[in-house]
Amino acid sequence: MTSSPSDPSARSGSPGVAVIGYAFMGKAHSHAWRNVAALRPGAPGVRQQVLVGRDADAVAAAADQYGWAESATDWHAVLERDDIDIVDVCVPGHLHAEVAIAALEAGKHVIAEKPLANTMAEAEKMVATARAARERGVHSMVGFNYRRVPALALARQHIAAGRLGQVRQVRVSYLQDWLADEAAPMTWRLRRELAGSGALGDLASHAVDQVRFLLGQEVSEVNALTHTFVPRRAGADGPEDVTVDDAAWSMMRTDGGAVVSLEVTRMATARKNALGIEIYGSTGALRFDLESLNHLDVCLDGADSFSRVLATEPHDPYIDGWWPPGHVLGWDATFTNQAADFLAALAAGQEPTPSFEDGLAVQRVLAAIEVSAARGGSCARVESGVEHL
Ligand code: SOE
Repeated sequence: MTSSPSDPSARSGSPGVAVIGYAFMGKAHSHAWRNVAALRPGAPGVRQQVLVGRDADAVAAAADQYGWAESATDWHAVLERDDIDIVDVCVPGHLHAEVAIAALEAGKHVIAEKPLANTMAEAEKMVATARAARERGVHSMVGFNYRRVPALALARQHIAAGRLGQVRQVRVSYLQDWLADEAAPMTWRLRRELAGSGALGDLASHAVDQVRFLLGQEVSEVNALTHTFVPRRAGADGPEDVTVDDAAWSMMRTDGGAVVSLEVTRMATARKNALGIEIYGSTGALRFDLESLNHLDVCLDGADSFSRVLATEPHDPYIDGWWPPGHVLGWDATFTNQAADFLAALAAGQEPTPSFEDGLAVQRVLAAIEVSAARGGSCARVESGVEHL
């Protein structure tokens, strides 16, 4: 059954939101919906209508804590409600396709957390559904929230303006250590049937999206390696096999002639949430570290070394609506900015970015990395095109 979008202006004017999932991402997205109207000039408020989860008592407590009007345990029933205009998918990856496709077909606008899906087949079906829904004015976005870091949006402006010249080399890493202790127990993120992959889908998805976002180029071929350092971990009923990668490495070429080195891991003792990006062009360079997300190191305009910029000026991307210069933003602000951009696109009747097609493009690079790794690191080409979907 496919429906046209429920029209929020037919009611109070504020779109009604449902978030499916109430763990880490459900909490981060709830925080964003609760604050978006205060932190983006002109952003419509939303009706924080319903938080959905399997455990009735736990999701009711979370709904109360996160500011939701109600909680529910049946996401299918939520899709039938005409007071819900937006469905925000914050569940583990194996459920992304089922929930997002059903929501789009029910006429709900959708945000899906990254990575778009656990498999290429799921991602392609999500894109096909999103393209059909778009024809009915129903829009979707994949939640690569780091596009909404002011310093990274500023980096993209510098590159697009040609201030680095020809981008030659990119070094992107995403280093965490929450699995470095081999006594850390099993979690859904370590089971392929639930997570799709390990650090690859969880962290390399962000890294690859940043390469596409910052350079405006596509990754065309990869040479890669993946590794699982701790193959078994304590589960609820005894030791279990870890069926995903702990870390991944890739050398990648882009269709714009750049060469990228990518490294992601959840085993890098002492590194907490270190998305690091270095971009070297013929006339300039940029450097960023998510653990200092308000700063951007720039070497531009003939300089021969980096200087540190605090990207919190009124003219910097996303700062309007937040705080005066120097009153730095936190990691959570990326989700608030993401929600604001999503609402602004809906209000303008435009497709939000990054689209499900962007999510599929990332998925294709991850798939090529897995193919190359399975071949001992030999080169794997990255698929392209969506017309056939
Ligand atoms: C865990 O690795 C995680 O929560 C990722 O899933 C998020 O996408 C990242 O932003 C922070 O770390």
